[in-house]
Order: sequence, then structure tokens, then C-alpha cells
Amino acid sequence: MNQAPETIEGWYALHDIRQVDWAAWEALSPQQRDAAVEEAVRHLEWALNLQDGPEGSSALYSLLGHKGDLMLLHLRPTLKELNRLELELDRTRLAQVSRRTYSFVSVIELSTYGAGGQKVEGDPLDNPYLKKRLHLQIPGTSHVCFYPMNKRRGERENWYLLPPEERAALMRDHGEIGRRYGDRVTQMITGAVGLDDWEWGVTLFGNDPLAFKKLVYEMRFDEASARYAEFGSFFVGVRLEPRELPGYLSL
Ligand code: 76R
Repeated sequence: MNQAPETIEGWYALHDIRQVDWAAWEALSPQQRDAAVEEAVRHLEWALNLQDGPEGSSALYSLLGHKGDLMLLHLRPTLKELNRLELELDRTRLAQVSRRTYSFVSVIELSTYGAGGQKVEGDPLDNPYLKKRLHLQIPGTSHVCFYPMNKRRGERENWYLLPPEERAALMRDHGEIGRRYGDRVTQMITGAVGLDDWEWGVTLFGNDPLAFKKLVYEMRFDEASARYAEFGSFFVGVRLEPRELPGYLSL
């Protein structure tokens, strides 16, 4: 049997995407809208300032396009904490005039391909480099790009039937391209096998959205993606602070 690569897991991640029903929003009275805005800001500040628990990181983004208006990204040590965050949001008036158009449940994942397939000895959280990635503090960059992906399991091309050395070589080339964008893009790979409908979530953070385009385009030509990657929908957004929400909702 082919051996699965060892993976190291960090915080759980929830990508929570909501679309505001603007007609329902406009149908509220000005007092109801004010109360809804105040409540939403309070909820977001509670979540983003980590008042729900001791550890994690959260951010809010305004999305472009038809797939959603707002994306909340939460990283927490347990699924229970993520569940509470979504339920608390569901109870707000803003959520009652919104629809959830997409969500993705996954967990920050480091595979050991980067370490040449070597086993990571001891507690990975004792290693400052690994800890920083497993317990990622979401960077304060102005843009985000998120998409789910699979590695192909077709009749002709099947990632999961490749020998480990071949996968490691492909991931080395992949990492090499990625590292060239390291100064412009922070990447977070989250594993979703057994948790959601795709195998991974790719979340990219940066100040220049063109860097996302160039990075993803360049990777399309790299064998690991060219031959084996399958992609879901792409979501792109700009960072929004909770205090900007009243302006956002009254545009
Ligand atoms: O973790 C590391 O830095 C080691 C090298 C590395 C691994 C193991 C790495 C580096 N990635 C790894 C794993 Mn990646 N990554 C993607 C995408 O759009 C596409 O074509 C693919 C989507 C992007 C844009 C990207 C960016 N990577 C993975 C895995 C798990 C595979 C497995 O286990 O089989 C996936 C699905 C995936 C996909 N990758 C990097 C980047 C970038 C920017 C880097 C450099 C990171 C850095 O220098 O900090």
C-alpha cells in the first residue's frame, strides 16, 4: 500500500461567507437598522478581539462578485469554538437578513514534504517556525484570496497512486515557485479531508491582488498543479474592520 505523508495539524479554520439580502435590509426601519448595525459590530469585535476564548485569530473581508458579500475567517483550537462563533452570528439581526452562500471547514495543515519527508520529532509547537504556521496570526494585509482544491484521483492521473519520492519531488518544485512569492503572499494551507467537500483550502493573504493572480497562474504550469490540481470557486476580498461596517451597510 502507498504510504500517506505525515501531516501536522494546527488550528481549525472556518471560512464563513454571507450574502446580505439588501431588499430585506432596506425594508427594516431606520431604528431596526441602527440596532442591527450596532449588534453586528459588537459581535464582530467580540470575535475578532478573541473574547470568545484564549487562542486563535479572526478577520473580516468584503468580497467582490456574486458569491457573497462578507467573509469571516476564524482560526480556533477546536471545532466547538468555531461552531459557537457561527451560531452567535446566526442569532444577530444582520444574519437574519443574510444568507450563507458558502462555508468551508478545515484545519491548518503542514505536510512534511518540505522537510524532505523526514519525521518531525517532538512537539511541533516547540519549533517557533512551525508554531507560527500552525497557529497562524492572520496577517493584517488588505486582500485575501480563498479557494478549495483537490489533487486528481483520475484513471490516468492519480496523485494518490504516485510513489512518495515522486510526490516529494513535485512538492519541492511547487514550494520553490511559492517561495519566490514569499515576500508578497502569505499562504495558509488547510486540510479538509473528512471535514468538507474538498481536500484542501488555499487561503492567500497579501496587499497586491495581482500577486495572487501571478502566483496562481505560474503554479498552473507547474506539474503538481498542471497535472494533478482541481479547483473549486475562487473568492477574493478586501479587509474590512468591524468599525467600518456601519459605513459599509449604509452605502
Ligand atoms: O510548507 C512549506 O512552505 C513547504 C513547501 C510547501 C508545501 C509542502 C508549499 C509552499 N506548499 C505546500 C503544500 Mn503550497 N500552495 C498551494 C496553492 O493554485 C494552485 O495551483 C495550488 C494552490 C498555492 C497558490 C500554494 C502556494 N500547497 C501544499 C498543498 C498540500 C499538498 C499535499 O500535501 O499533497 C497544497 C494543496 C498546496 C497548494 N505553497 C508554498 C504556496 C506558496 C506561496 C508556498 C511558499 C510558502 C512560503 O514560502 O512561505
